Amino acid sequence: MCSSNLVCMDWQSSAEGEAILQYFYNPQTTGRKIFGVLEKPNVPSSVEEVSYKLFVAGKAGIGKTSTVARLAGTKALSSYVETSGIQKTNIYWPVKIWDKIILFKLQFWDAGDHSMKKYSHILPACREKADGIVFIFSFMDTSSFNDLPQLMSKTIQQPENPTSIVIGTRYSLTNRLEVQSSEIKEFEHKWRIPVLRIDNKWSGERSEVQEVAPVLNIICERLWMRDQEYLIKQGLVR
Ligand SMILES: Nc1nc2c(ncn2[C@@H]2O[C@H](COP(=O)(O)OP(=O)(O)OP(=O)(O)O)[C@@H](O)[C@H]2O)c(=O)[nH]1
Ligand SMILES: [Mg+2]
Repeated sequence: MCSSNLVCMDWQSSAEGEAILQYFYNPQTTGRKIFGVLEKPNVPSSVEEVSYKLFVAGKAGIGKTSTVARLAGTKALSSYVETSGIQKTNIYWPVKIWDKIILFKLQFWDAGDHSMKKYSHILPACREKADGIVFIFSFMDTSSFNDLPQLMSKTIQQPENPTSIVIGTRYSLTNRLEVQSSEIKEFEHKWRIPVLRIDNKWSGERSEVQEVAPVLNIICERLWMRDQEYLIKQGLVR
């Protein structure tokens, strides 16, 4: 079931995964629960928790806020509202790595692009100690895809060496996309970064969890791998 991946990709739809996911729903609404700063899912205490900071980068109106809302299981506004300043969202996600269930706390830092250009303190605050950077482009906007390498080199800072995650919004199996799959393959090969696909149109069904599970699992896997590489470099694990 777990194929060659480090993170078990189908685990959330297994009986054990479904049972753990119950802690993530709001019984009143049957949708996913939003966790405030002092809250967390009531999972068994034996489940280890790890925490990461992720900075969401991409041009104005490309779908950064909608993507975070979709991953959190909340309903984003369908009309465009520019994000003012920095919006932080905690997403808890349970993952199975080998034989262990790990609770990932993903802290997304999403800043409106116009605010970022206007106030110089926003970019350094978002980048500081970020474990990962989520680059957003749109499948319906070629320039947003072509600009990715420039955005990546401008945003990624050493020595923190955050892991890079790329997500394309407005993905659809039925509509004609502006960014072709051959271009995606070439990008993935050149940069060795998987390109994740998302459609932020709200399904509103309980199945939304299974729809976003592959994206969240890959984000967690990349963060976990970055930690492992760091530990190996420090000689802490072999
Ligand atoms: N159809 C469709 N619309 C989307 C998708 N993602 C985002 N949108 C729409 O695109 C518009 C802009 O999305 P936002 O998420 O607010 O954009 P943003 O990147 O946060 O923009 P700033 O905060 O200004 O930097 C909204 O009207 C969304 O509903 C998608 O996957 N499919
Ligand atoms: Mg926004």
